[in-house]
Amino acid sequence: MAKLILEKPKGFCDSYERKPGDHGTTHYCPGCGHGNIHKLLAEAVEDLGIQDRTIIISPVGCSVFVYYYFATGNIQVAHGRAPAVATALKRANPHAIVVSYQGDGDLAAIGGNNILQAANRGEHITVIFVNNAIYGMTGGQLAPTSLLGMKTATTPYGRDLLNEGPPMKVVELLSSLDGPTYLERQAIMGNKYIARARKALRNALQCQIDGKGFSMVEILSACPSGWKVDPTDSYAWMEKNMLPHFQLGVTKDVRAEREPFFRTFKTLSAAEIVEQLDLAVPEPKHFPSKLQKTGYGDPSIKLAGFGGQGILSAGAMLANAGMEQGLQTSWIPSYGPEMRGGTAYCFVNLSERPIGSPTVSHPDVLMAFNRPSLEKFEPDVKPGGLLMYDSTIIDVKPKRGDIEILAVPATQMADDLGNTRMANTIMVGVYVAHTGIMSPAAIEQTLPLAIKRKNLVDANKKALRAGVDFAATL
Ligand SMILES: Cc1ncc(C[n+]2csc(CCOP(=O)(O)OP(=O)(O)O)c2C)c(N)n1
Ligand code: SF4
Ligand SMILES: [Mg+2]
Repeated sequence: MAKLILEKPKGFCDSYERKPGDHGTTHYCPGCGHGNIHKLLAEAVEDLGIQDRTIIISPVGCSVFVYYYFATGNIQVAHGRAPAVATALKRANPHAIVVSYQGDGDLAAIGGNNILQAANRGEHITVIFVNNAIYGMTGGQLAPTSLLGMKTATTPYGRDLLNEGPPMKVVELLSSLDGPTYLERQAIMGNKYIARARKALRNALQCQIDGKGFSMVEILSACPSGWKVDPTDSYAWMEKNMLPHFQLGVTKDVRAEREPFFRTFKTLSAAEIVEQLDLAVPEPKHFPSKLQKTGYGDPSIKLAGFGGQGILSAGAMLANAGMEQGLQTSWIPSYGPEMRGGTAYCFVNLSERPIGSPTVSHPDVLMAFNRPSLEKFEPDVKPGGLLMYDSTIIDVKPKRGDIEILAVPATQMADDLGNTRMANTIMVGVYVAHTGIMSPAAIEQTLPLAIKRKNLVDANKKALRAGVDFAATL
């Protein structure tokens, strides 16, 4: 008996909360085939009972927002790289049902080699290849599957056999490989065709569920906007232009011949990973620093202030000197805002061990050169850490009671030396001398690397010494 379905398939979210604005509709153009294909996938996910273990990979293309809609695992990847990511996901999670959802630009152009290699390896993934014969998202450029004579943004006189070659037949191409198990092409072009596409999609997913290997369904799909065709005419356009070139049907099906294979997976402990990857490193020698007493022998430092205060240079002074002393170092500047005179900051790590991440969200040491930086980043300093601030410029006092606080009148001291812009070097001098983290001589020696104007190097050496002298008074 016919079943009347009035509800959204469970594979979809009830409401598309991840989508900004209207949570009830998709972002696709009227007549776009992606919506229908999503529906077929959501229904299959529900009916096959795989919702809890399905991961859908959204590509770059109009379906980049697949994750707005599906109540499954989702991941968005770089252009064309879905088969590589799908491979990793499936191998690391053999129980997962991994679906790589890709357009023709994504799969057949920039990702051409990715799909070829994944299919050739016979990865146990399912690919939904949405062939609308055009780059929909970027405004209708030629895709590898665009048709001969087809006018696109990049072939205004039509695709020419001699210039662009014939449209690529992807399922036929992959069928020549030994790796794939199930390959079929269908179309979204009215109920009769949709029913066939529905079946093909389920076969492809079942192939993965059964552990039979690589499956892919190429689905011919309408892009009325890219084709500049009225949505109501798009099925007729497909029938006339696409079907003669892209024959529908199964191009390869060796499911019956393939033995089921389910990869086993061993979870390694942290110690086993270190051993297997040969990551073991000697215990760090601690710096002879005051910070060491608080347990921060390998400081992560955040320097923050206005653009123009030499924040990035101060960070570079520490990083250059750290390298000179044979330490592992990292320095990451924030380029954008300081150009506009906004807040500038940079992160520096100094360590005797390899540095895992160069970013610093909770610094051991904060050097705040203006009030907004102090107010914004003071709460982030690790308990027991160090906060240094320019007390000439900052007219409020830090509030934390669980960190060491140094008020340094750096700008006043720099003014006294005749150049207000040397407050950064003074602060660095105070820091290295106060903590003993590294020798001020190392900073002095490497100053020419951080100070771009050579005529200012000597003046900055004086500023460094002023900072060192100030530290001695603390
Ligand atoms: C590395 C990179 N190159 C190029 C682009 C620009 N770009 C975005 S989508 C797209 C093509 C999408 O076409 P298709 O895969 O056919 O998807 P459709 O929009 O047609 O569904 C391109 C070239 C990009 N985002 N990233
Ligand atoms: S541009 Fe084409 S593929 Fe993209 S949403 Fe619109 S109709 Fe769909
Ligand atoms: Mg496309």
